[in-house]
Amino acid sequence: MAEDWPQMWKELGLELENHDKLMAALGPLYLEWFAGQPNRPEAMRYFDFVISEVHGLRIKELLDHKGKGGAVVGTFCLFVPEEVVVALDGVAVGLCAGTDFSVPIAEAELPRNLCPLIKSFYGFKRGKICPYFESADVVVGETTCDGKKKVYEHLGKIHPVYVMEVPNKKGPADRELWRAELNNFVAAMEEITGNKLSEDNLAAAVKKVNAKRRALRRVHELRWNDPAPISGKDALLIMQISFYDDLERFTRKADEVADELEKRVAAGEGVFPAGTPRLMVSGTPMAIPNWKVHHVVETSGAAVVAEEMCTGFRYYKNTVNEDAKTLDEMKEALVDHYMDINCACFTPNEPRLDDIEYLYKNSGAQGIIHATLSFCTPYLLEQGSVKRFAAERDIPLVAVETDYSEGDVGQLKTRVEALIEQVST
Ligand code: BJ8
Repeated sequence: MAEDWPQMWKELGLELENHDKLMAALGPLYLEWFAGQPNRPEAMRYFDFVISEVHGLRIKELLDHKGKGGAVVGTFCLFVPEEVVVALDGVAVGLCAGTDFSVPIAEAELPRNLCPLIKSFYGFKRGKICPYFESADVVVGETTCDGKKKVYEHLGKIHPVYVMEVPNKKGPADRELWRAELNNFVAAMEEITGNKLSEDNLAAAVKKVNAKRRALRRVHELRWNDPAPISGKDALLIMQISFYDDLERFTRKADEVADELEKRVAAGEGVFPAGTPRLMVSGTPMAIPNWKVHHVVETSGAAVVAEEMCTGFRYYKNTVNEDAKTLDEMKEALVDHYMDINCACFTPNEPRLDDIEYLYKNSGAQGIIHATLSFCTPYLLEQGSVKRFAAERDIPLVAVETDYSEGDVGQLKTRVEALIEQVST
């Protein structure tokens, strides 16, 4: 270790004993689940390095940024307009929320029958085990689902929190509300960063974030080839890392992966043999280090070739219009972009089915896994419409409800294997 990370963690106020236990559990899991994959693209080495330094070098970069007067803004949702944060010289980081490790710490205060993503992030803060949380000047929450909305009240007692109101519908009045919320967010971020939003800095930020979304789309769509040139697990990992790595460096590295994948496709090279059964996953986001469903699929003889989720298509589907000229036009382009995210927190949310259909048809998937985190009411309720949608089209589908524990892996595997058998006959 080149630097004294434990000293850095101590200065951040982390509970070192718990933090060490977390790192000791994650390291071997990563090696077992990722390093052992056959024929991984060479360019994945960068992402292995990022993971090896996930609580080290990247945290140092964030602290250096703060040392120069920059702000770090923590987020948990696609609705937080990262373009505004970037324009104001802030760094937006998606905070850790994908492990069972921090859940018991949250359950000491929160109800047990609550979404694991929410319990995971709250436990990270309550237990002081996430250096990203401790580096964040502010956490930007949103009024998407009831669980998150109410837990931000708890979080606000132990960390600076700013909450954006996300409408539940997509009519003219809802757009109006979101437009006002965007303006309020700009004002709050200007105060936190001490910088002023301008046409120049916003245009530059939109270009940078768009480039990231395009790079992710390239990587993810190259999986539509058979044989798939990259595993679903690695594609998911790249997606997860996109939420906290340095924006421009990440984009370069993701494009390098895409360049390599294009060569593989041209040479007919893949990570699984041609003809391997292909599945897509749709549902709640998979925050790092939640790799369970993908791991189960890809160790059961199939490949994951698309994700209709926020750690997937919902993030990179659209870019923000770069033709807007005035600041007002640019902000309107942001309103358009964010109101086009098809999250189950909206009613109705029919366009999500169009997204599923688009991905299913184009990715060459032969079946769908609808994966929902336990107690996620919005996505559990939309499961019914997704099932109907699939049944009407004779698309094989299994719906699973899961959490971050290892307890249901056997059951998950049985259901995934049954789906693989169905699509293989
Ligand atoms: S835009 S999907 S990231 S709200 S926390 S809704 S799993 S009960 S994360 Fe989400 Fe934004 Fe929508 Fe995407 Fe369910 Fe859990 Fe709520 Fe969750």
